[in-house]
Amino acid sequence: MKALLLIDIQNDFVPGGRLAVPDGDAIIPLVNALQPQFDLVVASQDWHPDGHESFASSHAGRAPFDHIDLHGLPQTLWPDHCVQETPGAALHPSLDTRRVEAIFRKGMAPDIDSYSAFYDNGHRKATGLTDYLRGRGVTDVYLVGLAGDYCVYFSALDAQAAGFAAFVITDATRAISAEGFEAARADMQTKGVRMLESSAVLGTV
Ligand code: VGL
Ligand code: ZN
Repeated sequence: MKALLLIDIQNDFVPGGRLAVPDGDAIIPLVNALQPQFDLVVASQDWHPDGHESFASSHAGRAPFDHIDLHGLPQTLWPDHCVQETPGAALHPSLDTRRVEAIFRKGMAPDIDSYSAFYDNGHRKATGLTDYLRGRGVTDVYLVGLAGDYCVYFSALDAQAAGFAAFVITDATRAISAEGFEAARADMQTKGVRMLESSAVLGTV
C-alpha cells in the first residue's frame, strides 16, 4: 500500500503568506495530479496557537531566522505563521482535498516546535500518524509539500525510521533555502530515504 503525504500546503507557506517558501504554490498542480496514483492520501497542517514559542515575536529582542535554544532544543525563530483558525493556516484553496482521508495537525504545544508530521522536534509526543498508516496497511510513504528543508525533510526521516520505505518527490516540494535542501537531501539519502521525480510516479518519463 502506497500513501502520499501532503506536507503543510498552507497559505502562509506560499508567496504572499507569512513564511513564504519561494515558488511554494508552483507544486500544487503537480500534487493534485499525483494524488490518484496512491492508495491513500493524508495531509499535515502546521497549527500553532497564538504566541507559539517558535515565533520570534514571542522573544524580546529577537528577529525571525535567529537561532536560539528553546527548552534544550535548537530552534530557528520564525515569523508568526499558521496561527490556528487564521486564513494563513488554511490548506491552500487550489489544493484538491477530495482524496485527503485525514489531516494530522502539529505544532499545537506552545513550548515546542514540530516539523515532522509524526513527532514534535523532541520526539516526545507522537501525532498518531505512524499507527494510522500501519493500521491502513501502508508500506511505502511518498512525501510532497512544504518546506523541503524542514517539514518534508523531518517527516521523511521519521517515516523511514518507523520502517516505511520513504520517498521524496523532489519536483513536488520547494525549500526555504536551496542550500538547506541540498544538506537535507544528503542526510535523507544517507538514512535511506529515496529521491525521485514525479515523472517516475506518473509514468510520463
Ligand atoms: C515549517 C518552519 C516552521 C514547514 C513549519 O512546514 O516546513 N517550517 N513551521
Ligand atoms: Zn511552524
